[in-house]
Amino acid sequence: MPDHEQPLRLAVVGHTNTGKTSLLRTLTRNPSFGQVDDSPGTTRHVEGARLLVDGAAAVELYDTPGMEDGIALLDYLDQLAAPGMRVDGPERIRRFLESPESRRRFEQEARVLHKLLECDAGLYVVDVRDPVLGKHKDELAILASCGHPLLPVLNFTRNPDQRLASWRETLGRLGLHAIVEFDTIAPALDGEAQLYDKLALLLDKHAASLLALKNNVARQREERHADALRLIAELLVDAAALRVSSLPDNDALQTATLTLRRAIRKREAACVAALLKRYNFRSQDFPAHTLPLEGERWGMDLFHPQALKDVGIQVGKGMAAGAMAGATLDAFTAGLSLGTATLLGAAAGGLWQGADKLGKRMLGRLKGYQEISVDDAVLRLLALRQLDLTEALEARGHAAQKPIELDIDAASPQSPSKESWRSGKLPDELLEARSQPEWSTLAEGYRASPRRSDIVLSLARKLALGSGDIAR
Ligand SMILES: Nc1nc2c(ncn2[C@@H]2O[C@H](COP(=O)(O)OP(=O)(O)OP(=O)(O)O)[C@@H](O)[C@H]2O)c(=O)[nH]1
Ligand SMILES: [Mg+2]
Repeated sequence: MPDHEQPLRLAVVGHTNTGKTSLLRTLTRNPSFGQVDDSPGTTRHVEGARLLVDGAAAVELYDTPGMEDGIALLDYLDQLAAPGMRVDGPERIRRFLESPESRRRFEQEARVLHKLLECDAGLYVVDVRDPVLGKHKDELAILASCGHPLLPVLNFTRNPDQRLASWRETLGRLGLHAIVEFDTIAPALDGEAQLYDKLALLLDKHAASLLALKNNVARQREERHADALRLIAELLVDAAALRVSSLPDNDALQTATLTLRRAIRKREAACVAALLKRYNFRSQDFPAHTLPLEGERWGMDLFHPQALKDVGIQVGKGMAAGAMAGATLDAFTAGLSLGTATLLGAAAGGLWQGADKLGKRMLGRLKGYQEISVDDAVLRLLALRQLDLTEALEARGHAAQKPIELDIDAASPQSPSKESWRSGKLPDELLEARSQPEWSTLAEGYRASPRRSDIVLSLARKLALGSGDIAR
């Protein structure tokens, strides 16, 4: 956008309670913009927000109060018209704005019209569940007389009771043929692109900056998606690599299992929080993850064998039930323990070079410690849940008020990628992470390494939604 160019100014107008403020929330990805409520007359004043491209404002959006009484206002405008004098639409509105009633009975409407006159165009938000009534036609006639392009934005389009056809017909009769469907709670993935394309047709002077905005929205979407997959890959590597050591008796293993579970749950919660933040949602948008996960609500418990089965994950024979559920005796420890006796014999025989050389972990093994790590099934569930959450966040408008609920039971249809996480071979990246305890940021001995970063990136690629076999 050239420096001298002013941002495009859009007034968001319409009947009261149609979702104007909601539209601003969704377009700005800001769930705290303004006030949204089920009752009409929520927005009382004009409030603005900006859409930026490369740090500069491309569009200024203005939320306005709802129009309530279009019929009475049109009557009043007719009264104001001096007999025998012809004035055009914008002039008529200007005269109204100078009249005393614009500060009294029609104060709300005056704020709307004042803003629309100042702006380049208006987005006329329609609740398509409403029958088309006289009040709508009159308010539209008044708004259209401001002399600026109006783009109708049809909201609540996902609702079964919608009256799309009659709204399209009414709008067409008023000369409004460019129309966009945009559900502010669950917008189509290309909803914003459609909106900016249609606006560019109506406002060719601003076509270049609208195109820049559209491309920017698409780029941001891709970047968010890539970041989300990286966050999930980080979680999986942290979980796969984590080992907790324990003495090989039952009580100690049980305590170690609790430690492991707690660490993994906390790590999953951190991933959820990071995803919510990356998509500009708040923790109350997904309250399930802040509740205690143990005990009765085993539907959300990562380590409950039933929770895994419900999602359709096969719980292998190796997965211990009961006290050690979700934890698995580390294969590396088990393999080494065969040689433990020999090594101990060597140490006693004076061949032992000291603990440092073999490291503390090895010393632990020599003393008969064992190590546990999370079961494969738990890694699968972690991946599936976070992929599902990402999908839900991508489909959610920032006006949505209902909390997110994940639907990942065995019966729900899944993308090939998710199906593969459920039952395919685990990716090699995770098998490698299992043998690198220092790759877990949860471990005391965590060390960043280029190999770990590569593994995270290639795992993130395998997580890409919609792609197939993860074991490739
Ligand atoms: N299901 C669904 N509900 C929506 C949608 N858009 C808005 N709502 C709800 O509709 C109600 C009104 O939304 P607002 O955004 O406050 O409407 P408004 O036009 O700004 O209302 P006023 O400021 O009072 O004129 C709220 O309860 C929203 O949550 C939508 O696309 N789908
Ligand atoms: Mg409002």
